[in-house]
Amino acid sequence: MLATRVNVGYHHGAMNRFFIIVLGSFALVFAAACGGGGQTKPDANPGTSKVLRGADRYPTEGLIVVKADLNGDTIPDVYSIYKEETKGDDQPARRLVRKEIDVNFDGMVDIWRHFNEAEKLIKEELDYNFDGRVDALNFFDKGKLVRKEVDVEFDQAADVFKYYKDGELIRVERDTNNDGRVDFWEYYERGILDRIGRDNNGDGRVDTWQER
Ligand SMILES: [Ca+2]
Ligand SMILES: [Ca+2]
Ligand SMILES: [Ca+2]
Ligand SMILES: [Ca+2]
Repeated sequence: MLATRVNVGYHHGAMNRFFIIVLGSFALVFAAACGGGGQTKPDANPGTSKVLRGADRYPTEGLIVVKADLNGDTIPDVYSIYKEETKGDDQPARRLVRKEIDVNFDGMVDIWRHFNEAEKLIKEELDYNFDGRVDALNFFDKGKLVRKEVDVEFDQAADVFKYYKDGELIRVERDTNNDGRVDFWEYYERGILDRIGRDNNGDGRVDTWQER
């Protein structure tokens, strides 16, 4: 089935830059994941027709879905989901509630971005290995990144937690032995690694500190 191609007036240069940035950050996480022993699942049925999963992870009933095809293969890659609202006697206005992006053009969405009532980004869900399951969450406050949760070996349990203040990394926590409890801490001062804490006996508390 061919999807309708909709021109939403994207500036191609800007959009290309956006995709380069997104793909670049994907590549970094892949490198980190592979270093940690993670494996990327191969496509189960390469070449067979795929189920197109666009705006169907979240309900779109009563919402307006605008589709855009960025690579010209007639399959949408960006879904912008709007809510139509009327305030007072004003004409109804569209408010962006979600953006869904297919980064690798396989017809399946890999990034879900959620926006608040002021159309500010509040949460991002990312599928790094393109298997349809979310592997990382980014949380934002007033448009700034405050926390990242990443499942580096794709077992559906987050193992790396990154905390940010004013957009700067201040702390990293890791569950290195996969028991669901943080056992490794990195503290940063002005963006530079200051000290590392390790839990050696599994009680969730730091036993040894290493100054940098
Ligand atoms: Ca496309
Ligand atoms: Ca995809
Ligand atoms: Ca995934
Ligand atoms: Ca994990």
